[in-house]
Amino acid sequence: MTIEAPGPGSLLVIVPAYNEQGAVGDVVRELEQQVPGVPVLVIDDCSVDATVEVARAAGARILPLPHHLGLGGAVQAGYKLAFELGFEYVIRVDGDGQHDPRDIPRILDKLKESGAEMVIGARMDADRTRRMRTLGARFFRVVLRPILGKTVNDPTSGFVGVNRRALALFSASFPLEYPEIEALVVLQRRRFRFEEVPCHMRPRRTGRSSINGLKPLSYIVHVLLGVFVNILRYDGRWRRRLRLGRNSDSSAGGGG
Ligand SMILES: Nc1nc2c(ncn2[C@@H]2O[C@H](COP(=O)(O)OP(=O)(O)O)[C@@H](O)[C@H]2O)c(=O)[nH]1
Ligand SMILES: [Mg+2]
Repeated sequence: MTIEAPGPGSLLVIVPAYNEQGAVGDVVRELEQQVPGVPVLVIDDCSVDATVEVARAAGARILPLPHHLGLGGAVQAGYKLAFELGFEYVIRVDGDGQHDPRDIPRILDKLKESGAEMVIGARMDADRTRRMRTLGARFFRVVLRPILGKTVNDPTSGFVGVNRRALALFSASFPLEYPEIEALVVLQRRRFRFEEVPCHMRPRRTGRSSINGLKPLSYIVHVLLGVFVNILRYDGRWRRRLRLGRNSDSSAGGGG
């Protein structure tokens, strides 16, 4: 796989994909049409269908994972590679055709003009078709409000742009399974900022969402646990730092 050395303001589009042979080809071709010249990296998570062949034939570069890592691991692998190659911005686009690449320039502009570490392409209310999903998003909006200190309209969106500061952070630490909401908490704990840009989401082209059946419930429990573990981890670290600070103050005082 070769990707040209990126220049200033460079953007990489990453597409995590797991068994998306029915949609990923059109996704890659549409990206090439709408944001010509922007390299597209499909991260294949050991698909058992023809995802890799279809994506490659459409013109994407492929990062084939040697083991199935799940969505968070695949996105982190993409972030890490982008960071090491020197890209300044990365926008994640799903491999199922739900994200409209015509929204990419607005997400990129917002990253540049706001300086926020993350910009979320947020689903408009009119696009919400699945009830469980809408309820889940509403639930997390309420839970996240006091944690993030501001409302996030679409915390489960995978249409996400990040800058290099976020790439540095996420290359080192990124949630494994359902990463979107936890990633927001990780950002917030570092006092990084996020913004949202309203985007229209389309229905998935083929196949089925990985969050189906009873999975929305396990998603909620799983993500809630992840959110609180992240809070405890960072708050614990701060408390330790404060304690250490106080101890060294008192030992300095004791010596004087
Ligand atoms: N790498 C990787 N990608 C996945 C996995 N599950 C889903 N995806 C990809 O993540 C994106 C979003 O998945 P999707 O099932 O559409 O989730 P939804 O849009 O939140 O319902 C798509 O591009 C999928 O191909 C996985 O286990 N590994
Ligand atoms: Mg989807």
